[in-house]
Amino acid sequence: MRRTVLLYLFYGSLASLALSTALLLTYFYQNHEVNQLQTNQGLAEIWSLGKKLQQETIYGAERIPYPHMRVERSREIEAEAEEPHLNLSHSSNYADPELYKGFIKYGFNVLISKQLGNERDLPDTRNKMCHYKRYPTHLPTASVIICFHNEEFNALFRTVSSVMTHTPLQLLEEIILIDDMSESDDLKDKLDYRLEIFRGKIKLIRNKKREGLIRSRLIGASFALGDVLVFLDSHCEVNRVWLQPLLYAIAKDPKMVVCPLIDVIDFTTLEYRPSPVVRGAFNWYLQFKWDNVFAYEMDGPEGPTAPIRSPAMAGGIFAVYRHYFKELGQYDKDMNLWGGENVELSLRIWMCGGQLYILPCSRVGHIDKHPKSYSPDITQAINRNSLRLAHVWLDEYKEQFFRRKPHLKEADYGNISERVELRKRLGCKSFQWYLDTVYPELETSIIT
Ligand code: UD2
Ligand code: MN
Repeated sequence: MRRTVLLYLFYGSLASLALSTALLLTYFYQNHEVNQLQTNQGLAEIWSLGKKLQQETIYGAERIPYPHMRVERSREIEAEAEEPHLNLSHSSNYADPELYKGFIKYGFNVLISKQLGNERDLPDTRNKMCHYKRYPTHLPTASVIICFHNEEFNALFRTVSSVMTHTPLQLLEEIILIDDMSESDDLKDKLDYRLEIFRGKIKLIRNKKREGLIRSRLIGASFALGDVLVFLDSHCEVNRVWLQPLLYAIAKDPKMVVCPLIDVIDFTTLEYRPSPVVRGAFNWYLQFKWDNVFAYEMDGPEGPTAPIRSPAMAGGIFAVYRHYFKELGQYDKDMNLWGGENVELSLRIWMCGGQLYILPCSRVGHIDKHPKSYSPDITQAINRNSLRLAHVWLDEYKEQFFRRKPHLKEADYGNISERVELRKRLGCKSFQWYLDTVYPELETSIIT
């Protein structure tokens, strides 16, 4: 048995390696095709309760490309495997050209995604102690906000269906989908049609030009009616009892922002795997990373199910009280495209009187897409967004960022006066306070 597993792992790794190399080569040839985007201006469509409404949009006009590589995530700690994994790798035909095209376009195995279809059973990755936790039936309601740009149809649909399946309907005010100017045909009429089965719970907003994920989420939030905003990426699958822990934590403290533990959906096999208990952090390049959790955090009576204090959030999956999000200044709407908004929001939460925790009893799977290289537009956006956050939030420590990225010292980052004003208005603490109180480990990597 052990030998079979080892052989499986060995051949599995070989196949993944070969696939990754082939993809990388293909990527360099096809990158420009994937990058083709349209930028129309005009109306955004709002689809609600089965009918389409039309509404004017006023959001930006620049061309927004797709991010071509994700910020590095290190998951250095071994996952404590509690449940058998879903093994799907055998069903892939690696010679299929559709598979390659799919990887280039979507960053994961579209053949398996098609096979999985609308929904599947997931392994319950929670620690057994979570099964004994009880939550009040009356909790705040949630608006789930999902923005997408050219997402693979089945992955998007599974995201929505998993929410419908694993959420008590009285807690779900609505699911708000924001189509960030996707070009794929199946994300138009076919999506409208297929979503009819969830009639009454879905709002679909279509941007008439590419806004990027930050402004798209702001658009989504502006339509939300639920007490709590819950953001999800468009290639997630929520697991059992995922929402109640998040809502309960916010009900107890409205200034608490909470994230589920993000399980990994493997981009090659779409296997759903449990993640270890980790916390979110970042480095002086202002890149997000996962970090170890201190053993003492799990020493209490709740053990590995205890909420984990997190210096930063990954960005895609979190819940926040709607009024608190507004009071806190939502997002910096002048941040472009992709990247940096998660670290900015994390600092703002901690420095301005809120708290950020990861709740290990809430599990949401996310496809960590195949890493690609950054396009120049994305690099530019990440630099600009990071500069905005450094200038508003890092105080004298912004020098640490510039020591790592000296070429950005003179780079343009637009007007930040509104965000500086926000920081003053909220009476936020200093970055030194954040280092002393929330994330002292960052200071140890200081360059003098
Ligand atoms: C992570 C976050 C992501 C975001 C990003 C930094 C998780 C699981 N994901 O990267 O939410 O915080 O870091 O910015 O923590 N999208 C648009 N318009 C665009 C680009 C993207 O709607 O112009 C959508 C995209 O379809 C997806 C979501 O935004 O649903 C996040 O994008 P991603 O999945 O490429 O980001 P990811 O997971 O690499
Ligand atoms: Mn994602």
